[in-house]
Amino acid sequence: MSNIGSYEKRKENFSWDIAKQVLGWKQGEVLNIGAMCSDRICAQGKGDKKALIWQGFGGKQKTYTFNDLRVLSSGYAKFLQDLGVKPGEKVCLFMDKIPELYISFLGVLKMGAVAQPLFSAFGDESLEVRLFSADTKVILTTRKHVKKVRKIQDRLPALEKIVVVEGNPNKLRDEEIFFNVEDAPVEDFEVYKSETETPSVLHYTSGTTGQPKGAQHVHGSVWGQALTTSWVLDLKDDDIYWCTADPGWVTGTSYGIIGPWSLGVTQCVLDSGFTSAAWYQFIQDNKVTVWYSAPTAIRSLMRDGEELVKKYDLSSLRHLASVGEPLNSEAVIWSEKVYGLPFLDTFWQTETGAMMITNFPGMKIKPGSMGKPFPGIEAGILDLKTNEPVTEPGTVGLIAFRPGWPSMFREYVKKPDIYRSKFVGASENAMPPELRTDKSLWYVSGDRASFDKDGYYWFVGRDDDVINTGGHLVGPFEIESALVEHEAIAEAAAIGKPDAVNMEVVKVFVTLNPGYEPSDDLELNIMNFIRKRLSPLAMPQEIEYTEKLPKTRSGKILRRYLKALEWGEEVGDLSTLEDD
Ligand code: 6R9
Repeated sequence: MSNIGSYEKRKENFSWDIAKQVLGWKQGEVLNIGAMCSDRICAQGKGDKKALIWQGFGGKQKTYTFNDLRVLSSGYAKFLQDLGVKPGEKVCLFMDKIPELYISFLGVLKMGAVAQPLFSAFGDESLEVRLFSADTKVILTTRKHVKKVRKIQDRLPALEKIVVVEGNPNKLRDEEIFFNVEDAPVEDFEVYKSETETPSVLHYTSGTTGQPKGAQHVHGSVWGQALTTSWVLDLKDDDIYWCTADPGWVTGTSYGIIGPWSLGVTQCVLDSGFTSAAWYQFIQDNKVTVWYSAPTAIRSLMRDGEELVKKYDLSSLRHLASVGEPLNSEAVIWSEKVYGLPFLDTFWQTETGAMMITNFPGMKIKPGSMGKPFPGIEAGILDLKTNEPVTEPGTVGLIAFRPGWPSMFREYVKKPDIYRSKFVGASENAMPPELRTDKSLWYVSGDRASFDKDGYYWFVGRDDDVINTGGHLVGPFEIESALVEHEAIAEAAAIGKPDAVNMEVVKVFVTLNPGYEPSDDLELNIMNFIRKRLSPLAMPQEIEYTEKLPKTRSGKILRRYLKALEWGEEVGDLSTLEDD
């Protein structure tokens, strides 16, 4: 189903069941995302349609039909079953954006296990924290990345199998299994009969305190993902869609796998480093029609200018959307000027599983605004002091949503108290099922915004210390914990520092242990230490040495103070800052 009318009309007649109509879903069919993205599309007669057009480094290309997705994902499903993986167990996918990643994702879901995609750029420490927290049973990785798994496997008691699915099978260790799915397609696989509440995908996201939290999603999320894909990304049967996100990030699964494929739409993946020229070439070569990207990429494209755009034929493009960070009005105006199309902003989170505040075709666009709550989503702005919903347009408060949308996360793995704390109005002992359905509660996002008199939402900033660098959330705690493991460092604080392209980059303040002096070598050494342990994104772009870090009375580092100084903002009365 395509555009059915105005925002108001859609809101008026809204029911999540419309997603079922959009998918042609009939009562009694198995609700399994893996099968819905492959077997079901083939059953609709689209087996020979292209599902994935993939391009890697050096222009290497591969194409897969929906039938290929079906038999190859079943190949992974059967292999995992034979390996002894049980429904509900976690299978980590740790690879570059190669076809194996997308296809094994469907395979894991088809046999009822939980898919846990992680960025291949993660270093061993980032990987360890997430695998340990999830009790991950099996990791699917590649020859290129297996080394990082080797480093930490002894510290992961739940990890039973390490499977290498791509690369040279030689020189693997005895306990490592090599599996090439191309040699083992499966025609008939009995798909696991998952239901709405069956766990599906596990994504880790960073907070201010503590290690990253695992946000657990369920198969029933597909209604939200499919409907937003249809209405907001406006995907239609003959589109060629490109989502630039890595499936290690929720955008790369909700809208880089589940949304488009559940609708049987062809999508492209480019697995090579970013250059504006390479991106334009990719759009031209594949005649991309719908493009979903992020502000950091858009700013990089802007920096490379309009002349470059003119060298390519981008006339296939008909719709552009963005997520991950504030999309400044300049970027919207620029894209309209050079591509003839504005990027439409969408706001959502790992926890929400699907878009929450959106701009979509047929709606009036206000450049710089995130748009309006998607039909079926009840959003509000909560007063910063009282937590009551504000009524006055322009009042800045916390973005909040009434629980109950289909793709909402169901828990933070092993962290029920933190999960509960995300719901304003929840009683002390409230459990996840009621938190999910109780319409008197508000789920609070951790972001600040206001709405205007027309109901459009305007982003203000995060309400916590999480660093958003290039659309990726990095937890200051993770960086600080890793920094103090460095022999030279006594104490550390990490904050986001303004950056023209990435919005923020990591800056750290450190105090040194006796016997160490600041030097260029030390600086490089600390940067590399973090890059290798955590990821290139978490690597500090600036290190400031200090004698002492500002602290609260209870001894917690006052990141907000450091951040205010860095951003040239009012530091405020320090005595009023809470000991949080
Ligand atoms: C999908 C995703 C969520 C956080 C979110 C907010 C920021 C996302 C935004 C935006 C301004 C937008 N964010 N979309 N900020 N305008 N359109 O990004 O998930 O990685 O969990 O990040 O990203 O701060 O709370 P996730």
